[in-house]
Amino acid sequence: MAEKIKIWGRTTSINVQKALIALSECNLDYDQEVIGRQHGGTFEPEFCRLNPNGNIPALQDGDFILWESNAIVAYICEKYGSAVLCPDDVGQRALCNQWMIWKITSVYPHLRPLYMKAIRPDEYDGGEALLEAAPAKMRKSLDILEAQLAGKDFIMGEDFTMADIPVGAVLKRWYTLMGEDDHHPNVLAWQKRLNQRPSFVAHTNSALE
Ligand SMILES: N[C@@H](CCC(=O)N[C@@H](CS)C(=O)NCC(=O)O)C(=O)O
Repeated sequence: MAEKIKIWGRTTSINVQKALIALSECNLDYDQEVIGRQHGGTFEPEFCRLNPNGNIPALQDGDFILWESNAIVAYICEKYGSAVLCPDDVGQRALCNQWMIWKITSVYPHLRPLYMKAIRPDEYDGGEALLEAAPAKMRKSLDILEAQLAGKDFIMGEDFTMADIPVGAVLKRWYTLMGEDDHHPNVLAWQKRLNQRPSFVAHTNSALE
């Protein structure tokens, strides 16, 4: 029997959550080694041989090792998901990747200062200017997503795809932190749709830490 996929990382990490959502969307059984923060383990030599960055998540699928959460999401969805979750069409797949990268470049950097200041104030090292600018920058990114979601159930159209995983997980955190508002009704409706999916219910509801 083939070995189960293994994921390293605590479920409270947003980047681990993304990998776990992808595994759930593909109905895959997996083992999870809970490491990171209070659990330790990320700088153990055994783990650093898998991920020299010493951060989570990391994935092992047989002899294959992968780190960087969005690469892990894409790998799981492409290898084990449907042609809808990871579109067969090269252009559609590239658009999924565009939104997944956009989460890293244009959403998370603005959410992070707000998150750190609210949840881990002792660790916040970004300065006041970054913090003050963050809500407006987040709202600008939300405007872009609002326009994309007009007339659509999910980012790519009527179907849930891998593009919804990173963006959905990060915005779940935004709404948990900031509360719901009515500035971006399409985004909020989409977020509520995601929050009903078993994969999001299972992996995005842990307390913020
Ligand atoms: N770009 C990396 C970032 C990974 C990262 O920063 N992970 C955080 C958790 S979200 C981490 O390892 N933190 C240290 C810890 O939990 O001990 C990815 O997307 O996988």
